[in-house]
Amino acid sequence: MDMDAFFAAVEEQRRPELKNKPVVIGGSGDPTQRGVVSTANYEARKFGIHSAMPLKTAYKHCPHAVFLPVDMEEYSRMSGIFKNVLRNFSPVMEDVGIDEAFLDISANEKSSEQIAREIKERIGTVTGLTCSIGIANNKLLAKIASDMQKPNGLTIIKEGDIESRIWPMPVRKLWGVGEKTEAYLKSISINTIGELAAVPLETLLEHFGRSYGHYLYEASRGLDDSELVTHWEPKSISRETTFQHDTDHWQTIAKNLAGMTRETLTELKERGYMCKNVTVKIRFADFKTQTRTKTMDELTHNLETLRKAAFYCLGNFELNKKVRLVGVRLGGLAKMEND
Ligand code: TTP
Ligand code: MG
Repeated sequence: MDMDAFFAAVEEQRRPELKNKPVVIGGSGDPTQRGVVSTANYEARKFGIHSAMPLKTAYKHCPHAVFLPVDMEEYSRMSGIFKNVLRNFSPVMEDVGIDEAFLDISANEKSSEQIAREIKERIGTVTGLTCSIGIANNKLLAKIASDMQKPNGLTIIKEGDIESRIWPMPVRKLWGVGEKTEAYLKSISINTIGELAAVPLETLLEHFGRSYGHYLYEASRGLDDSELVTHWEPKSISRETTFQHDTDHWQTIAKNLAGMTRETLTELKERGYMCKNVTVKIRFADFKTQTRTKTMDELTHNLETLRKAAFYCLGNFELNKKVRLVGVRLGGLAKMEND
């Protein structure tokens, strides 16, 4: 499952006046400033605008587009919401990125197509957003399928479809085939996945080495036995708050920081970890963002120690501008010993 024009769709959803207009999300939202396009809605894509393009170039392509800043907090919040929807359909989920996940629904009795329809409907109800779903018997093909009928697509790839639907695609559509591999394959007249599938294994091993050579051989046949990665060790535990109104009121900032420190600690303990360092992040009204870190002498999960560390960090900021956001992160996590 992959959300459609995700950042732009979230913005359109909360600002109905953007409907049917080209919308570009990137940087601070000012196309005269440096920065790149994070994403553009489908309307703006008609003008040739795409992710990673400099904002200035995007502006040249379509000066009348609406340019908006990246509001990562809101997109992460939405991401959490639709991922909860997915988990309700199956607990076996691989969280791939902010707008993308694999779901293993093989244990579910309903047909895959029926489940996909229900997921789309449920995500639509709780977020107001559309997504595209690909169904196949492995991750490689499901990912390709999810991209085949965007936006709001639902595509099923069966074993018998590989020759007719996958082989005509450019090699670049295969996960793991980047610019370099594509350029090399082109130089030996291989452009499509089908042409790649016709290359003898020995040739691939010779050119790409054992591991990648085997991968290309299998992938070009639609074969992939990789498992869903369902569990990540957390690298850090964090919370952040964006104030309703930018503030320079120390007590407000301090109170939020104390509250979030308590929350992160609760999560830390629930997950059975201790931490080695605390980082406080401040984003000022002008979006300039700074962090301060305090490393403790030893691993801890003591509230007083963490609170002191967080306030030590806070004291190291020069709070001479209004503050937009404050965040706290517990890092250097280690599993607690069972005694
Ligand atoms: P994508 O799923 O690649 O793109 P998308 O959801 O905007 O559009 P599509 O309908 O084609 O799936 O990426 C998800 C989000 O990640 C996207 O909305 C913005 C962000 N992103 C970046 O910030 N920079 C990038 O270069 C890309 C590709 C995405
Ligand atoms: Mg997407």
